[in-house]
Amino acid sequence: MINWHNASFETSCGAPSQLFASDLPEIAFSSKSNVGKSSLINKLLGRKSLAKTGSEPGKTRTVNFFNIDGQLRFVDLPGYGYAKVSKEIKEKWMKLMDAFWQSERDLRLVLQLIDMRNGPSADDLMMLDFLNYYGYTYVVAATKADKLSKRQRAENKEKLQAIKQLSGVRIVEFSTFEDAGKNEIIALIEEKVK
Ligand SMILES: Nc1nc2c(ncn2[C@@H]2O[C@H](COP(=O)(O)OP(=O)(O)OP(=O)(O)O)[C@@H](O)[C@H]2O)c(=O)[nH]1
Ligand SMILES: [Mg+2]
Repeated sequence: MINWHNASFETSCGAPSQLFASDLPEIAFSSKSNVGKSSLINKLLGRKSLAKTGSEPGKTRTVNFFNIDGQLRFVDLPGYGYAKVSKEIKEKWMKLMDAFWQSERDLRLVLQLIDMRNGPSADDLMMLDFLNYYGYTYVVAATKADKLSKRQRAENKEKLQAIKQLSGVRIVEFSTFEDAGKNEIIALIEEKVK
């Protein structure tokens, strides 16, 4: 049994050399900037601001590790596709992300977030191609579901599921204001970490 209340921030890595070997099962959170990775982590852990969130894209700028009950780690990644930073900073983030994905890790599941209102961006499609190509186990959390009507939710979920890259991939509707998606994701993680 995982005690989900026993979670703490462990460390931030801002450069590839700071990434340490993964000695616990990991769950990584990936998406474009501002789609809700840090908010999803807080929601899963029942915490207000363990992971720092922001109304502006580009809030998370380092790879942040959270230890959960000594049994697994959540990895909060910086968002991609954020235009408003300098070329140097973008390159620095790219190198950091490459180093993360290339390092040998006990990565059990990737939570790939997509804004449910807009569907996948070109960057999202590239990310999905990457996950598929390298055979990562991932599920999609379709976030900000609260901003859509029930009907739009059903329609947008169907559209997402119809995308070639997402054929057969599990899509979970998620909102920080609801518990349904949270419980589904917790169950998926428990299954993978077991
Ligand atoms: N309405 C609504 N807003 C959300 C939801 N999830 C996140 N947000 C808001 O979206 C904004 C971005 O959330 P973050 O969790 O910081 O997003 P992020 O993906 O970590 O962003 P970066 O760190 O920049 O990559 C914040 O203003 C959140 O409050 C949701 O489910 N519903
Ligand atoms: Mg963040």
